[in-house]
Amino acid sequence: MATKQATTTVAPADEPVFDRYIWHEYPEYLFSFDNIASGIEGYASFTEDHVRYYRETGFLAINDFFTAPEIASALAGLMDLIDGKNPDVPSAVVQYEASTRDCLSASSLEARRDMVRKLQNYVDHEPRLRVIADHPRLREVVGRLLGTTEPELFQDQALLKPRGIGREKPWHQDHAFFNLPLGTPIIGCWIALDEARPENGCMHVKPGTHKEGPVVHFERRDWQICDEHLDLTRDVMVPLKPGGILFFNGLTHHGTPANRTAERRRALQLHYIPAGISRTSTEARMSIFGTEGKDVTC
Ligand SMILES: O=C(O)CCC(=O)C(=O)O
Repeated sequence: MATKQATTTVAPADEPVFDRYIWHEYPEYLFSFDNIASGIEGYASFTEDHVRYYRETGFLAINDFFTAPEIASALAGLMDLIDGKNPDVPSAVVQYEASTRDCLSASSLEARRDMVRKLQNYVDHEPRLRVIADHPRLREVVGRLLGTTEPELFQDQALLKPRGIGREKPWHQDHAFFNLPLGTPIIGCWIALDEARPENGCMHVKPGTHKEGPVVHFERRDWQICDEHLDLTRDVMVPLKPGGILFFNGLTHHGTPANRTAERRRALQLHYIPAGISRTSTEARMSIFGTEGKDVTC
């Protein structure tokens, strides 16, 4: 069974790691392009009203949260990781789109940058990315939205959805990938490094779904909510300029369409939980999010 925590395998330093899912076409109607959520203007305008909004809707976007130099520095750090500038970084940190399996090794360093799907567990290897995860502004807002004075970084990823070949990320709940007790407050922070637009695969969320509990996930085009179980009427897009951030609850249904454009759509995704939460097992997680013993079909 697929799990986010097991999507990469440890490989020797010289062996690239590929996404376990290949590009699949999917019905276009699974994503609606009718409704747009606009973010609030900057950290300075964040108030308790926005905390209430987040609790009610399960998401909140803030524009211009990071400065252009902060974003440029994070991108430079990411590119150095992809280029293999630090030989001590395990190859499993960088994961390529499955469709590049046959052409990656013959590609130039520059071309390879546009074949990466994901990076993960990079903060301990790249200080320019650690700076983002530890940013006081970020930690303050995360703490207020989570309702804790001590947020703990649970997972760090970069999601690059490469131009032309970046596959869809089907609708899902992030908690379905995390071995954490149900009820754990989880917050995802999705930070745009390029402009994320409807056309190149910006985030889509379904407001209020975080209040409806966990839903069963199926292994289909990914570890995902069944297409037939989706409420197609509640989709809201969250386009962001570079430096904008989307905060979303670990139970909020969300996903992104494929990037069929010639534009990059690179983002960082960081998850935080209150410090001191113990981990559960994959079995415990699957008893909630998996299908076994439940009368469900897809
Ligand atoms: O950046 C994206 O395409 C969204 C990915 C996502 O939702 C996830 O990996 O949990």
